[in-house]
This record gives sequence, structure tokens and C-alpha cells, in this order.
Amino acid sequence: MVKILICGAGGFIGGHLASKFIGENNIKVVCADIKPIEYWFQNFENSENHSLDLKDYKNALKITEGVDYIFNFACNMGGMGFIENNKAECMLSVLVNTNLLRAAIKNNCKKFFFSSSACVYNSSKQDKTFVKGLREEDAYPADPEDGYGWEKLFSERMCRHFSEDFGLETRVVRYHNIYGPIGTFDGGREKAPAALCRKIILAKKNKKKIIDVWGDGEQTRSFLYIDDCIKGTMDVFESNNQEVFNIGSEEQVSINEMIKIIEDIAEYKVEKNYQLEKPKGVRGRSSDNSYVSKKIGWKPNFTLKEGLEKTYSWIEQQILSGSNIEKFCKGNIEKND
Ligand code: GDC
Repeated sequence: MVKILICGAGGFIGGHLASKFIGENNIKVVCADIKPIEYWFQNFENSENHSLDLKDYKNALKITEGVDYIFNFACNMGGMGFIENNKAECMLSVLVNTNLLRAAIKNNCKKFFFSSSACVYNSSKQDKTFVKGLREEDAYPADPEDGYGWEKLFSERMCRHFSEDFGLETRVVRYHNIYGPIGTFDGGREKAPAALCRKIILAKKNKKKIIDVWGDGEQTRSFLYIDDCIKGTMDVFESNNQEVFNIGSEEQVSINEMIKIIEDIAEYKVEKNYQLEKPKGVRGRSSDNSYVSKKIGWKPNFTLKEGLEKTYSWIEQQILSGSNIEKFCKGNIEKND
């Protein structure tokens, strides 16, 4: 029997990974999240579920007892609207990863996974639209996204040194804007794919013509569908490679182009009200997957259109049914006190 701990299991990526493991033979799953269990995005029955704050070392020590593998997705995060306005909150997540690393050593855990982000990349490589895909080495010299990106870069580095100094096996990936069903779509933490699906769904429902778009819509990103993210996570976790890898898409689009794809899915056209004062982040960002493909053999399968069709349809169901809105859209539930 193998015991797996998933921290941040009440959230988007952690929730999808936990549901993959739960019910598998010979695996005992322990789920942890700071949110009260009724706010977890997915309901897990055949796992041990704990609502607790991993910024407290005692909790980290207790929850990792007897655990073989730790997956750490727990952090205070969100889309641009959240991370740009909550830098200190985002940086405090350093306590979670640090406590878990220390506890992993103390409790002789076998392997530790850390979810880093494309926000670690040097900002000077992202100052234009349709930039070259970011290669893993582009994180240095360090000039990451203020707040959230610094925390991720520092925590990556902690993993590296815990591995070098204490022999802990670590795996680290940099996710590039992961989206899909069973994630947040309103309330302040949502990212662009979910936010823009919601805005177009509501415009169509209410027969409105105009939606708000942050920035001028020309900024570019690549977005990775959740199923590709989970596959990439497992491929890196199971590999023998301790380097840091991109888990992202190479399909770079402008926000205006993504809106066009969503309009086609919705069969509804909108006009755009560009809000230039809203959080915009970097001007252009995309993943270069050549290194992860070469070393791990992973590459994404879903096109943006395929992923958005599934995401749109799930968000539409939530909005039209009116159920679960509180659970998926309660923006600031994890505020530090
Ligand atoms: O929020 P995000 O998806 O995060 O925003 C992408 C772009 O879409 C930004 O330029 C933003 O201004 C624009 N945008 C336009 N309208 C809207 O209604 C909207 N809502 C949102 N949220 N954005 C809109 C993210 C981080 C993550 C993470 C990834 C890694 O940054 O927020 O926490 O780690 O990056 O790639 P983004 O891509 O800037």
C-alpha cells in the first residue's frame, strides 16, 4: 500500500489529481486543503480529508506521517486580478512549501512534487506580444512576476537544495495557465479562459452585446487544458529526472483571438470594452516544450478550441443551474488572518 498526500486537493489542479488517484488499487489518498471541506471543488469519499493550514509546521508534520509521496499544490493564488493585488498573501505560501519539505525529511517521505508556475520567468523575455516560447533556462537571471513569481522561484530553489543537501527526491514543474472544468470562474481568482467564458455566457443569457476585457486584448498567452496538465504532472513525477520542466502549451494566442474562439463556441458575437487600467501582467507568454518532450516524452494533446469547448460547457451548466456558484466563485476564502 502506498500513501499519497495531496496538498491543495480542494482546489483546481489538486482536485483533478486527487480524483485520479482515489479508488486506485493499493493507494491510500490523504487530501489536505486550508478551505473548509464543503468549499472543496470536488467531493472525495474514499480518501482521508483534512481542512488545515499548512503554514503551521505542526500541521505539516502531522499530515505527512507515514506518507510516501507528497504533491504540493497548496498556495494562495489566482489569475492576474488576484496575484497583482495580493503579493504578500501569495508570498506567504512559501511557508507551506517550506514546512512540507522539512516535514518530508523528518518523516522519511520518498518523493516530493512542487507545482511552480510560468510566473517565474524573467519579465524581459515577455515584454512583447507573440514572444518566443520560454525555455526552462529563461528563469535566470531572476526577474520574475513580483510577489507570486518570486515565491514560486524561491520554493523551486528550496526543493533543489533539499534534494542536494538532504537527499530528498523532488520533482518540479512550471505550469502555464491551466484551465478546464471544475475550477473557479468568478469572484476574483479566476483566470482569463474561465473569466471570458463566463462573460460571454452571461452576455448571451442576458442578451447583452458588450463584455469587459482587461487590457487591449492584444496581449498573448498559451493555455493548457487540465487533462494535459495531469498527464504531464504524472509523467514528470514518475520520471527519474529532478530538473524543472515546463508543463504548458505552445499554442500562443492573443486574448482577442481567444475571445473569437469562445464566440464561435457560444455562437454569439460580442463587442469588447477594453479596460486598460485592469491587471494585465506580462505582454506575451508561451511555453517552449522542446526540453520536456526530449527528456520526459510529454506533449499536450488538446487544442485550445477543444479545451475551451469543454470548459465553456461546464461553466454554462454551473451558471444556468445556479448551483455551486458560491463554492467555485468565493474569491477570498483563503485570506490569511
Ligand atoms: O488572469 P490571467 O489568465 O493570468 O490573465 C491573462 C491575460 O488575460 C492578462 O493579460 C489579463 O489582463 C487578460 N484578461 C482579459 N480579460 C478577465 O476578465 C480578463 N479576467 C482575467 N483574469 N484576465 C483577463 C497567470 C497567473 C497564474 C499562473 C499563470 C501561469 O498569469 O495569474 O496564477 O501562475 O499565469 O502561466 P496570467 O496568464 O497573466
